[in-house]
Order: sequence, then C-alpha cells, then structure tokens
Amino acid sequence: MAARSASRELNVSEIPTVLEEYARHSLHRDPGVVHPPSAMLNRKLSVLREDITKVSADAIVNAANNRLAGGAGVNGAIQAAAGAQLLQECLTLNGCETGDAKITKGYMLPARHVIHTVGPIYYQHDRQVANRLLESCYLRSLQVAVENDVKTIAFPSISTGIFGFPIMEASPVALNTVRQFLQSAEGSTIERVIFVLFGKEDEQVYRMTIPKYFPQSD
Ligand code: AR6
Repeated sequence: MAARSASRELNVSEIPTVLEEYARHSLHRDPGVVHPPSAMLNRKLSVLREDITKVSADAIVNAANNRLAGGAGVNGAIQAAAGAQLLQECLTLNGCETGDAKITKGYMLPARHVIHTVGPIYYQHDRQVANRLLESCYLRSLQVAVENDVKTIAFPSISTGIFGFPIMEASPVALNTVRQFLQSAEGSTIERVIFVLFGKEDEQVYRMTIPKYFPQSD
C-alpha cells in the first residue's frame, strides 16, 4: 500500500470492517470463541494501526487524565492536532472521574467530537477493580456517543501507555465491552467502532483477540 502523506484524513468508509478482513484472510479464525458469530456485528467493527488524530469519525476517544488537562501520549497528540480551543473547553468541564467520559467538540480535528475518558492507573488498583474501571471507560464513552448522536467512533487503547495496563489484559476487556454494547438495544444506533492502535505489537494483540469476541460468521 502507498504511504499516506502526514496530513491525510482517513474516512471511515475507507477503513475495512472485520467482516471484510475475514473475507480477504487478513483476520483468522480462533477456536476459543467467547461469543457467537454475527455478521451484523462484524460489519460494525474495524481495527487498524494509525494516528487516531487522522481518523474522520463522528468522534474519537481521548485517553485523558482526571483534570482533563494537557498531557503526553494520545492526549498530547489530540490536543496538538485539535488546537488550543480544545484544552480551553476541557478546562470548563470540572474534570472527569476515572471510568467516566465527557464530550467536547473536535475543533481542528477531522473528527466532529472528542470523547474524553480517564482510564485506571494499573498499579493503583487490584486487578478486578482495574478491569472494572477500564470496562466502564469503554461503556461510558459509548453511552456518551449515543447521547450525542455519534454513529462512528474510534478508540485508542485506553490505559495501556503511561497508565501501565498490559495490553494482553486490556484488549479482551475493550472488545468484550464493545461487543456487549453493540448487541444491546442501547447500542443499536452505533454504525462503526474502530480500534486505532499506535504500535505494531498492539495491533497484533488486537488481531489475535478479535476472533474470540467477533468470530468469523460464515
Ligand atoms: N493515536 C493512537 N494511539 C496513540 C497515539 C495516537 N496518536 N499516541 C499514543 N497512542 P497513553 P494512558 C497510544 O499513554 O495509558 C496522558 O499523559 C499509545 O501507544 O496515551 O491511558 C494523559 O494525560 C498507547 O497504546 O494513555 C494521562 O495522564 C495508548 O495510546 C495518561 O497519559 C494509550 O497510551 C493516560 O495514560
């Protein structure tokens, strides 16, 4: 594939779905399935390695901090690409609890909105609590999306950078929570969830885990 220029936006319509990836054999069956196959759900999920600030979804999710202040990692990248107005709006929101989510405009981003969620710092909690808080990040982000008429949403891998959550443990939580939400009545208006991974190894972990939660449907 030709390299994309640094400034190019990526439209959701250009991103293959998991259903398409199974058909072209870029995703593979796994015998250890957790949920039954569903073509309808496989049409609503995508995974790719990209800078999330380039994704032109209705909303992108930010892995933020409790003060909704600036930071490093994906937060720093989103703040830099959106421009100073994003931080100004964030600072009017009175922060955000760990496991909760709040929405702002996207300003100079191609995405219309940013949904800011605060993941757990892994080593500050016992495992069960950390897992529950991470699950809440994905659930609350999706609920805030639906409340704001967001139909396409891109997630980074929350908490797995500076906050130290192992991606092997975080990815099943992310995929399971998204799967449960998409198959619920509450989640029926969501048309696409895109997992946007930054590192090659992170993408590989997701590609290994997706077939357990969104198995091949034919
Ligand atoms: N696009 C997609 N993913 C990215 C990008 C990008 N442009 N940049 C980094 N990642 P992190 P956390 C990946 O540390 O662990 C901030 O300072 C990265 O490789 O951004 O939830 C906040 O202010 C990793 O896989 O978020 C908080 O204080 C994932 O995004 C704290 O860090 C998450 O890594 C939040 O830590």
